[in-house]
Amino acid sequence: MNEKVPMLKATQWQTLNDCEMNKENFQALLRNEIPSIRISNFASSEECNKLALAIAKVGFDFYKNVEPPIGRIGITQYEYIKKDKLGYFDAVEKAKKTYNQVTSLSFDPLKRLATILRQNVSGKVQIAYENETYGYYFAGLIRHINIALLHIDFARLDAPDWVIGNITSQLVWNLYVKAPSQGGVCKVYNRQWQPEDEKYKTLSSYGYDHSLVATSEVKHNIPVTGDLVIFNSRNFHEVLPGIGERITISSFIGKMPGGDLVFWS
Ligand SMILES: O=C(O)CCC(=O)C(=O)O
Ligand SMILES: [Fe+2]
Repeated sequence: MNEKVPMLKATQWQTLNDCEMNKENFQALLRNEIPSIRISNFASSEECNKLALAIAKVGFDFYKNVEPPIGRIGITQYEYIKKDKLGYFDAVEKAKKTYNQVTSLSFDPLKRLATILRQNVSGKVQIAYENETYGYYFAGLIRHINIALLHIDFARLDAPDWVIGNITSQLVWNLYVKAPSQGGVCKVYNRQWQPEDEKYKTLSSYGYDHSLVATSEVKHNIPVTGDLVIFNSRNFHEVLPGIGERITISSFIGKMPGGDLVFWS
């Protein structure tokens, strides 16, 4: 009868506090030994105001078939898993243009983060590249999230036939351009996705059942305007409702088998 599901070795995080960016912490985050890294005041309030104004000018699109609704500017590889790859790479140029349009009125968060990462890792840090036919990925998704269901982001699952499907670990960074006045916490659980977790996936959405994380340690990442938070996106995570607008800019950071870091959205 009951097939045995292998037990996951649950290793406690070293701390539940916010960790700063340094070489040791970055490697610890890749290994899921700490819950997140926070770069406080990554952007000034003036820079964030300018970004928010530029974002309002461009306006959000909403994902099809995602409930509760999430607004976004830019494209995601996730939306193209079941469509052809060409669709994603065809849309990269336009998405980049819009990203540049927004960031040229303030500053480029992806560039600033890449510079910081280069000081903290030995390998290369660059935007992910598929091949000569498809070219570069897009990185720098702008989102308006009120609630995000319990989920993970892991290219080994979401992109098996793409270059990013080769990553050995995956992080995500979020710059809080506009934090809600209350709530909007991103809860990250000390529970990394395993193939057998797919049976906990909710049928009608991208969410997973909460029983998966019922006994897991949890880190509350509080959105603060101007702060940038990086966490391991293979860990189950969710965004709780808040009061007021919540606008972020983000991308994934994958570690390739050779150790180089790649960005994509
Ligand atoms: O907005 C956030 O705090 C996190 C959203 C999320 O699910 C992600 O960046 O992977
Ligand atoms: Fe996520």
